[in-house]
Amino acid sequence: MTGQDAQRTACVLCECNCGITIAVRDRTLASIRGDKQHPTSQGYTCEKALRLDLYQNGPHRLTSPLKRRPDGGFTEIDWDTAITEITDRLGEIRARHGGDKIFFYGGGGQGNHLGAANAYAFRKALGSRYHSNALAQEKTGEVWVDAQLYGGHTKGDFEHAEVVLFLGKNPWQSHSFPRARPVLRQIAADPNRTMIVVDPRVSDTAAMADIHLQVKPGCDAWLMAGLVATLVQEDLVDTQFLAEHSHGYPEVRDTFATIDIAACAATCGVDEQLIRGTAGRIAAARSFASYEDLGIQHAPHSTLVSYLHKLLWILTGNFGRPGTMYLHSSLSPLVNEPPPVPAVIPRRRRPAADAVAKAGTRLTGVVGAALAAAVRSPRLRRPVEAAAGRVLAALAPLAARAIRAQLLDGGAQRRTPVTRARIIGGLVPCNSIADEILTDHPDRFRALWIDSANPAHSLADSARFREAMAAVDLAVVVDVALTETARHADYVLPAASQYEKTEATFFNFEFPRNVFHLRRPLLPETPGTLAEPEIYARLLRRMNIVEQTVLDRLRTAAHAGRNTYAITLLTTIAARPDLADLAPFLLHETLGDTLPPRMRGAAVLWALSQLCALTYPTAVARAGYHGRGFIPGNALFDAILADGTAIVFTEHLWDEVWQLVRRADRRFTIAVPDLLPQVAGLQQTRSRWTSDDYPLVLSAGERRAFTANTIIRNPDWRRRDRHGSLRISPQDAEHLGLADGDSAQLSTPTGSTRVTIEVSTTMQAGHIALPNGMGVDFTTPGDTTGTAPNDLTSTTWKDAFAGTPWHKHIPARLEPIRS
Ligand SMILES: Nc1nc2c(c(=O)[nH]1)N[C@H]1C(S)=C(S)[C@@H](COP(=O)(O)OP(=O)(O)OC[C@H]3O[C@@H](n4cnc5c(=O)[nH]c(N)nc54)[C@H](O)[C@@H]3O)O[C@H]1N2
Ligand SMILES: Nc1nc2c(c(=O)[nH]1)N[C@H]1C(S)=C(S)[C@@H](COP(=O)(O)OP(=O)(O)OC[C@H]3O[C@@H](n4cnc5c(=O)[nH]c(N)nc54)[C@H](O)[C@@H]3O)O[C@H]1N2
Ligand code: SF4
Ligand SMILES: [Mo]
Repeated sequence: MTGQDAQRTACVLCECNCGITIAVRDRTLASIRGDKQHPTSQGYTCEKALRLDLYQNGPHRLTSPLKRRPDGGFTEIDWDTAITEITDRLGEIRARHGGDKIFFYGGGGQGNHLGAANAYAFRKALGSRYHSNALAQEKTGEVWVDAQLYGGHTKGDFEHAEVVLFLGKNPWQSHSFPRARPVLRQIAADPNRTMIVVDPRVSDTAAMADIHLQVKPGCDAWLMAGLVATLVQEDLVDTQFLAEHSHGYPEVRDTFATIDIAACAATCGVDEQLIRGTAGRIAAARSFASYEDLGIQHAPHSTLVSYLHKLLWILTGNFGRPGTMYLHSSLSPLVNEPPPVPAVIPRRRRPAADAVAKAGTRLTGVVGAALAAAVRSPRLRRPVEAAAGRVLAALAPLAARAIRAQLLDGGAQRRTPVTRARIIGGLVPCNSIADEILTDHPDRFRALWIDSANPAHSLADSARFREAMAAVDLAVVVDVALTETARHADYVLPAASQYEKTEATFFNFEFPRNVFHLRRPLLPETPGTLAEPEIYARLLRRMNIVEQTVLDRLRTAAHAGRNTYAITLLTTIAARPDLADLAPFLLHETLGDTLPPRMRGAAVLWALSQLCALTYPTAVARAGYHGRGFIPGNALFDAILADGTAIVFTEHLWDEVWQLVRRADRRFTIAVPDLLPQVAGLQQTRSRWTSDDYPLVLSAGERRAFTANTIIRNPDWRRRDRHGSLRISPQDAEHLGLADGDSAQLSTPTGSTRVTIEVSTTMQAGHIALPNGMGVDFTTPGDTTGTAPNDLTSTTWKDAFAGTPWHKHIPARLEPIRS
């Protein structure tokens, strides 16, 4: 295979989305290589990407909509029947119980997000109000802490940092930043740089580290409190940074001044001198960057640990310089958050433009952006301002409420209807979903819509989630495969794969240059499948929600040119504010008409490009998209469409990072009243959940060399560790009389299953680990390989604050199977 017929795309197995080139031969992804022109991955891939054909092709692929029969089996039906029956049944549920009883889950995974735009319009058309996705079982605690501190998402510049910290994070296997392995190797090889890893086991990354803090599982709160207390008590704090850039240090100082570091050390199992020395190393560093992930986010006290983690880099002044932490621009925020205050809008117009931009993000992320962009163009200002005024009048009270909720408490005032769980970033906590259904409460969810996710496998307590699916009046799943979730649905809608449609993710967290990658379809859709934007468009068309005259007018305008289109869209929505929520659908149906065939799903990116150009005008201009009014947004959109690889959409200067702090005075708010008392009370806080019955701590879901959630179902993909063995320390193995390759019965209060043992010196006594992504079948239902981790977990073990699960901390018992 020559390189000439290779096409540019990206790997979809983890959120890094490394650029790759693929040569397609007879619908096979025949030859896969790293794309050297990709601006962030620069040719890098890991070994997992090379056999992506096992995702694209195989007996797992669905080729027809399916409808459940009363006997539990499925009947193939055609698309028109599926669309008609589903909209009718949703209409009945809405009429009887209200649209807010229709719950949406998913919409993204590791590689596909564009469908979520039309799904949003569909949700709104139904009157649905609650949704969630995998972020609400890992990142919402961190999202809440971020909202308290500075109101945005932070990441680290690991490539240039002198000292790096990985907290419950194993980037050698799980990546999460570009070119993770070469960057880790460079740090490890440089005697002047220091890698610190906090992990109970000797992970691949811990094995490379200069300092490994081998914490007891679940005891990170004490370790992190000890580190922060050392900074405070040994005068290692960057007081000048805090004075210039933050509020609230006195409260923080007073809390940590009384923390007993020796007692913290005893609880977390890390030597006190090592804690003090590590804090000293961080404080002495010219630059420091850190990453927290599932090791703490799936463990007890996770929201508190996120806070302590962030204090570590804030108190040492490691923000906003090369090699430190940063906030970043985004083409579209992943969770509901107000955009940063657009700095360059003339002061006189700032409040109005601000309110529109914020309301726009809140409502659609689309309309407000275009309006506010238009307000900045002298030529368009008058007519658009008149139209915008009417929209504003309708949006202002809503926007004000949204902004207040977001800024004051990260939106956490919203609660779920039945269990009153905190909704963070707009997402219902995953561990609460089944509880919101399995009840006779009148406000329980009555329908489940699931897209690009496998929650009957990925959420805590799979059996309970299956029960919830059975309890709702209607469950619909959109997927490429008949997954563990799909087989419990009433209808299954087969999606075109991520290489058969135009797609993108919004996991772009780089600074100072941020990138966006729109992938193009590499091969025609598998017959019988549809791309998600088209699926949602068909549902919305059937609901007959927008008059043909409106669509015709917009379509004509789209063919006349982008500016004409912009004005027509704005005036249409000004006259009909009820259409604002449907903007993604309008764009798909009308602007989509002017795009290359099979790129229609990208239409919504025009509005996001406009929003981006408005929000970060200087950085977008520096990236090469300048001009007035709609011009830079149009140019950015064209560039996204034109290039097969990722493009740089913002180029910031490091100083500008402060403009991304979502506070009027651009200062961090570091005293968090909900969490400081928890720090002060740590010595009285429970640190052990094991018992005589369940004496071991099970981490259910470790990232290994060949795991990728449940995206690849074919077990032949895994070259090693095919069955996903249970790793156990030599001490525990000896005590239980277990050896490599033995079978054992693993039990937790939720479930019991047979596992294969791997004795590993990487594990500490008392801690055992299973990989993620196992326990899925491939050709025959029930013929699974390995253990499904959530047969063993519980929805009740969760963070008290954010409701995120303790997948890494499950009390468990292991018994040899003698045969
Ligand atoms: N190969 C591979 N890569 C992936 C994925 C995949 O499925 N496979 N999935 C992607 C996704 S969705 C995510 S969210 C990321 C997750 O990426 P990571 O968070 O890095 O993945 P894990 O291996 O689940 O957990 C990291 C570490 O936490 C440690 N740990 C367990 N208990 C504790 C504890 O109590 N305290 C501390 N400090 N550490 C603990 C584990 O030993 C493990 O080494 O990976 C992404 N990348
Ligand atoms: N016990 C335990 N549970 C965990 C974890 C753990 O460590 N331990 N990790 C958690 C984490 S961090 C995450 S992110 C979640 C991940 O769990 P989920 O969010 O449920 O995601 P995936 O397993 O990645 O499932 C992705 C689904 O998308 C489907 N898919 C692939 N391509 C397409 C497409 O183009 N269109 C459509 N419609 N569908 C497609 C796949 O077939 C698959 O069913 O799991 C969580 N669950
Ligand atoms: S699995 Fe992740 S790190 Fe590996 S090639 Fe794919 S996107 Fe890159
Ligand atoms: Mo994840």
